[in-house]
Amino acid sequence: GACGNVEQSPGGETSAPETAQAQQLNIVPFPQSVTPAAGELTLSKELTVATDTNAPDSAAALLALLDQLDIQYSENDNAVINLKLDPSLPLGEEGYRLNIDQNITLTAPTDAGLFYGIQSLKQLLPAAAQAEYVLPKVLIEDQPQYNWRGSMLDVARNFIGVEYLKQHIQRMASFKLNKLHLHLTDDQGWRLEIKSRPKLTEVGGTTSVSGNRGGFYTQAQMRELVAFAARHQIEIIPEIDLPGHTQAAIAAYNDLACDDVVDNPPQNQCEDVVGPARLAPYSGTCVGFSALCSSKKPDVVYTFVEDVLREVADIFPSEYLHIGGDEVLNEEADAFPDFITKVDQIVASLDRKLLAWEEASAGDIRGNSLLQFWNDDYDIAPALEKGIHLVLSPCSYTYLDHGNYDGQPDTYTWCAKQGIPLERVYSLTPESYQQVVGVEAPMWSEKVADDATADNRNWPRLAAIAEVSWTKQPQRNYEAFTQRLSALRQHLDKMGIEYYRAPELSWD
Ligand code: TNX
Repeated sequence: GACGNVEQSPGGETSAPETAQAQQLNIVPFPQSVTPAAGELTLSKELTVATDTNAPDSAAALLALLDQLDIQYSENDNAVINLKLDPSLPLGEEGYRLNIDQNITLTAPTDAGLFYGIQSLKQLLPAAAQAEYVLPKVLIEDQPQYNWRGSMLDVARNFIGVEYLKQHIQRMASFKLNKLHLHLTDDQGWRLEIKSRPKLTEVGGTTSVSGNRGGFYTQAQMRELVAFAARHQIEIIPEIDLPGHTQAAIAAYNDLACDDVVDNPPQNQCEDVVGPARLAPYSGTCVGFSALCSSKKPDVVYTFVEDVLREVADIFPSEYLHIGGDEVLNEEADAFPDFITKVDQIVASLDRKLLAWEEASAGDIRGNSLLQFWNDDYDIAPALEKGIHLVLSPCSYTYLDHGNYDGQPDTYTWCAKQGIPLERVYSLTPESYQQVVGVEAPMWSEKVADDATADNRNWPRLAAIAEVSWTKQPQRNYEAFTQRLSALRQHLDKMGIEYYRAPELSWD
């Protein structure tokens, strides 16, 4: 049939699944190995569970799932559903083994692995309560191909509230995505409270593109969000975009700009930011006009950067700090490489590794840095020679501010004239790049002014990003993916996702 995902048995002949259900396991991203067995397991609405006290996040996820399905449970050692840490399983940091037989045995080396096993189990069950639940007997052994499976939200151009971020984290987790990159600052807004520089949010927190949603997060809100995300096995990667994309900071602290900035000749690209506008809040959509004046005011600028990044590092425990580094197209362009080199040293002094957009390869950055590759034709080879690894965000596959279809209103087309349909996202082959840690899909928000639009741009395309970054190539098949994802519609509805109804998913 159309389901090409069931593994061949070692003998070479196709293993014969007993039921249609066993053949079509509607799991996204598809697991590495699926071995169907004969028969089914029926779960009643009252059962026993055994969780592992050393794995609290997966235990919480299981109990939430049972609650959602109206299943009563009691703890028992020899239970119907067993979760157990087993450090000896060779499944990496995020893998799991889910055996559905006379009962359900889920084992994994880590809490994260068990958590992902629960996500798979959840997709095998209906989204809403029923009288009983019938599962196919199957052995699933699974682990991701890449450990960077990311979504980026641009909360700077248009603010996105904490409630949406929490929903987004839950939705990401259900598709085993594990990095949430927050683009916290840009020309049109500064969204993170910085206690040593209060005007950043007093001034920069109020603005946005076209006067749409403004706002900012307090440090307390972000600390809580970091903990919430961690319970969903998601790391939040904060980005402070430097030295360009900084008009919101410059409008708050004019001293960060070069003293002669208002006298500089008009930027031929950004006619709406000339003269006094170069020190004022900005709500247009031009890029590349702003920069901190590191060439002439190193003391002011590096003290600012250090103060900001120290507070950021204190809030976000992530291994990497994203320092932006994209699109400095103004008079500070010559100072850019040296700026990046110095900021990497600041990041090192905070005991963190550097992550930046690909242009930061111009600086002398440490070999353990990551670069986010976004222009399909950027010459990244010199960075690779230094040992640097890549987060893949090639714009013609992953830029979710581009349309779901050709001509979709309120979308960009600069990187892909016909938009980026689901199939195009799915066709990204990370295996064809070198030194890759994974994939991330940015949703820039110049044209995304509300939650419903954010949902429409992110979903279902983030499900394709999840499968491209989790599932190995021989297991990936677009036709099978669309069938599995189609079948998960109620699960997306249950999460309240206002997804784009991609025609190939028959969700009309
Ligand atoms: C390029 S990609 C940008 C963003 C814009 C985006 C719009 C990158 C590093 N910079 O500033 O929002 O295009 O698609």
